[in-house]
Amino acid sequence: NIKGFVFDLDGVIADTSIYHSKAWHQLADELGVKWSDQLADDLKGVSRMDSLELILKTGGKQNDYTQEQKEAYAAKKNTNYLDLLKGMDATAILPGISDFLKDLAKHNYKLSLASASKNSPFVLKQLGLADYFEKKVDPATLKHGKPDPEIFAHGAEVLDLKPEECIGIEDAKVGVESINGAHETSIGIGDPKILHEADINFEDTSKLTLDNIEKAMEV
Ligand code: B16
Ligand code: MG
Repeated sequence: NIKGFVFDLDGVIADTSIYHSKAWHQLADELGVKWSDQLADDLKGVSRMDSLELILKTGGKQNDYTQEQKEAYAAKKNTNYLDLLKGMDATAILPGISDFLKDLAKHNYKLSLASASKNSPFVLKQLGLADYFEKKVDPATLKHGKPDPEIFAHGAEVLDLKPEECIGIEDAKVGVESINGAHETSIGIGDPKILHEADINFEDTSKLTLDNIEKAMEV
């Protein structure tokens, strides 16, 4: 019996994953690390410092910088990212998400946010969706990032629900793994080849409706 939904932010609620990618791509160019679609996918849902480490590792440069230099690069990426977000408003909400959230609220489902992003309060405010997500996991409190189940487990806890009573929604492979590890029902948004571990898959957010979820859960 599903009572709550635990949402990822970037790539599920809003189109911000393209801006994360753009900002990392810029930094990878500066560091002389070859950018690829694979790398872009692998970075989805991964925390800021872990993302930088993954980029450096991809270029075989993981030992070339001090912790201080790494923090400066991560801060630079974030400044670029926030620049790209300037002027972002409700038009950045992905198709169908506004109606889906309204429908969930109408049916008294509890909602929480399980985003790895430290910018999520700012992003939700810009989108005008902060009121839906009073309950959220603070990524600064986490010991482990996605794919560890911790973030989605907390997403159920902040709602006072059991994991089995929650559906988690993700666009990242590591995010789907986190939901599954937390023993919630997983919905993957995006390429089913990449998100094949999800219990339910929708190619994009416009398919994300209570009707479609109910249909998918009956089979
Ligand atoms: P920040 P999500 C994740 O958010 C993004 O997918 C990922 O690209 C980003 O590096 C991470 O948040 C950290 O974000 O640098 O803003 O703290 O998909 O978990 O909502
Ligand atoms: Mg995401």
